[in-house]
Amino acid sequence: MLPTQTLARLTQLFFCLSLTLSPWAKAQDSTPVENEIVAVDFQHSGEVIAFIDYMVSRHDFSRSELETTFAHVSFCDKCLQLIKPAPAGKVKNWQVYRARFIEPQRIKAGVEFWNKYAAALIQAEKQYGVPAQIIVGIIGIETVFGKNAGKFRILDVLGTLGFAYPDTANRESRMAYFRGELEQSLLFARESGIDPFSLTGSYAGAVGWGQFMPSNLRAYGVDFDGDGKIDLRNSPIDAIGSVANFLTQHGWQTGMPLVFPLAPTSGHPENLIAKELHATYTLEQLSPYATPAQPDTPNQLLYGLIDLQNGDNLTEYWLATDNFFAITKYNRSYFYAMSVIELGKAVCHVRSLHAEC
Ligand SMILES: [Ca+2]
Repeated sequence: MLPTQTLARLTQLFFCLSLTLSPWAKAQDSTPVENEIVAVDFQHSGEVIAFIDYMVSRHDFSRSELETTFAHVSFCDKCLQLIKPAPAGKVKNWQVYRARFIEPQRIKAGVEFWNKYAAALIQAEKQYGVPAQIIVGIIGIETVFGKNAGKFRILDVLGTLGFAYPDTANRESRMAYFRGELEQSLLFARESGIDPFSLTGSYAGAVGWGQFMPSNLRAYGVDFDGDGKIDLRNSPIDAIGSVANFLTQHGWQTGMPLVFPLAPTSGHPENLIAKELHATYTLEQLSPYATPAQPDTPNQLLYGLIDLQNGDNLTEYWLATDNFFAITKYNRSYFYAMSVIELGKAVCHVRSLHAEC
C-alpha cells in the first residue's frame, strides 16, 4: 500500500479476520538473527519444499510446475520493511486520520468513479442491498479508486511474508496466515486459468481495486461484468460487485442505518465499547451510560458502542449498528469503517449537489 493507506492497511494486517491456517502451517521455523533479513532461497528451502509437498498432496498440483513457479519467485525486501508495525505509543487521532482520507482529491476521484460506474453501482445496490456510497467509500479508502492498487507480484509478497516474516512476537501466526494466502493465490490462479505471476497488489498481498486477499477473492469475488472471469485488478465493475457481496456475506442488512452520535454528556462509557464487532445492546440497556445526541435514534435496533480517540482532545463515542460492523469485517479498525462512511457521504454530497446522502 502507499503511504496514505498505510495505517488502514496495517490495521487490517495485524487484526486480520480470516486466518486460513493449513496443516503445513506449523512447519518448522528458521529464526533469523535479530534485525537481520535472511532471504529465502525459494528453490531449495526445506519449508518451501514442504509447502510444495502439501500443495501436491492436498490440491493435486503438479510438483514440477510448482517447482518451476517457485524458481521464479523473488524475495521482496521492501515488503518486509513495509509490513513492520508502526512504533507504538502514539495516541490515535480520528480527526487527523479523517483529514488524511477525506480530502478533495479523493472526493473528486470518487465523483468521477461514481459517474463512470453508476450503472454497476445501481445494479450492486439492487442485487446486494449495499448503497453505492458505501461501495464508493471502500474502494476510495482502499486504493483511491484503483490508483494505489499496488504493483507487487502477489507470489513474491506472500512467499516472502510466508517464509521470512520479520522477527515479531506474532511471527509464527503471521507466517501461517501468509502461507495460507499463498495457497489461496495459487488455487485462485488455477481456477481462473491465469498465470499466478499476473496477480499483483499491495506489499501485504491484497489484490486489485478492492484490495481482496486471495482467500477473500476465492470466497467473495464475483464476476460482476459478466466476462466469465473474476478480475479485481482490471475490472472496477467486478470490484464493485465483490465489495457488495463481501458486505452482504458479512451481515449487511438492506436499509439499516450505520451510526448515531452520542451526546457529549454521556460520560465515559468505555466499559461498553464493542469488542466483538457486533451490535448487542438495546438503547434501553445503554441508557444509563449513553445518551443519543439525536432524539430520533431508532429504538428498535441493536447497537454497539464505538470510540474514536482524538489525541489529547475528547474521544467521540458513537452507537454503531451491525451494518457498521459489517464494514469492520473488511478491516477491524473503527477509524477505517468510519472513514468509509464519511468518504462515501462526502462523494455523494458533491456528486448530488447536497441532496440527502
Ligand atoms: Ca469479470
